[in-house]
Amino acid sequence: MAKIPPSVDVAQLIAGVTAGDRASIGRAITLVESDAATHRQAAEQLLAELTVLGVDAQRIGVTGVPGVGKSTFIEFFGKQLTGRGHKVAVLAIDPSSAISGGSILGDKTRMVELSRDASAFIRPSPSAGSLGGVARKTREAIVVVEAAGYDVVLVETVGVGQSETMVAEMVDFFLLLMLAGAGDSLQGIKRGVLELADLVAINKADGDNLERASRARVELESALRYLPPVVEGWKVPVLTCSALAEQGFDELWQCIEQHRVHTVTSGQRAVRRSSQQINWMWRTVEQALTERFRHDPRVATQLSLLEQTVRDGELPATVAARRLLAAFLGD
Ligand SMILES: Nc1nc2c(ncn2[C@@H]2O[C@H](COP(=O)(O)OP(=O)(O)O)[C@@H](O)[C@H]2O)c(=O)[nH]1
Ligand SMILES: [Mg+2]
Repeated sequence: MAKIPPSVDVAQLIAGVTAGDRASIGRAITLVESDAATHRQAAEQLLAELTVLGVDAQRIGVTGVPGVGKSTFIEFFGKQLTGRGHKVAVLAIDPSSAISGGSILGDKTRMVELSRDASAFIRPSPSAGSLGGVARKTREAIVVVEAAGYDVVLVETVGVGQSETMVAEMVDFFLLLMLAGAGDSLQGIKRGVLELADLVAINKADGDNLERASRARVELESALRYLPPVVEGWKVPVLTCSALAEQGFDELWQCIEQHRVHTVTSGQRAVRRSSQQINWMWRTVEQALTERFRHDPRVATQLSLLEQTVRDGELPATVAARRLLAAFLGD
């Protein structure tokens, strides 16, 4: 990761980002992701100025269980899009770092072609210590890449925990990749995730798998009929695709474009984005308050003892919470 000096020349960084300079984009993302108090002012100024400079990008979340083929899909899809003149940014979250705090190499090496593409920018975010493997500052990174002119932003998330909900809160389009499982095509995917999807694609529809994938598609299509629509007037399509066989991507992109036109003309996209902004505001407030709370000396002195008594079952969690709040608020 690029090192950020305590005093940052924000104007120079903005000039670099908007000129599309990769090193500047990398540094800008590192800065807005930084938690260091010395960076806060520069980071906020940078974000504020970059926000108004960004292109109106299509933000697409890609999810699915580990191994479903997300990274391979993004590599292939990304290449298709740059081939059509798009500039593609990928904000990838490597599951290995969520679980072990380990390296980010896995995904980077797999997107080897896309990372060599002059029209693509790949940023694997360290997800350790964040909720369900989504980097906490992905929204901030989106602002930076849009200011750099990337008009398609792909956010890859691991198919576990609450990460999907968080990613769905920051994109215009949520794509769920699934596999045609033995018998049960809904295996491994929680219903809640299915309810967030704007499109479901049965991946690895190739070779021996092709027929099973087509069957799974039909099954799923009828299952989805009973779910309430996420977007009014949008029936969630189920497609099949394969990066290996290079199939299904035209249809998929057409769907994404149709969704864009539908949500822009119906006003739903603007509504979705503004409620996402409010959501971002509250998440930021919550994070800052929690941080303050944890580090407050009146709280800190009691915290470990209270945690222990709750852990041992000697004190109800709610009572402990009340005591900590009382200490913090001076009640
Ligand atoms: N048959 C087939 N295998 C694929 C396809 N896409 C990915 N794979 C394989 O599935 C495995 C997991 O892929 P990866 O992209 O790392 O999945 P991720 O964990 O969801 O990011 C790898 O071994 C890929 O080679 C595909 O379209 N067809
Ligand atoms: Mg991956």
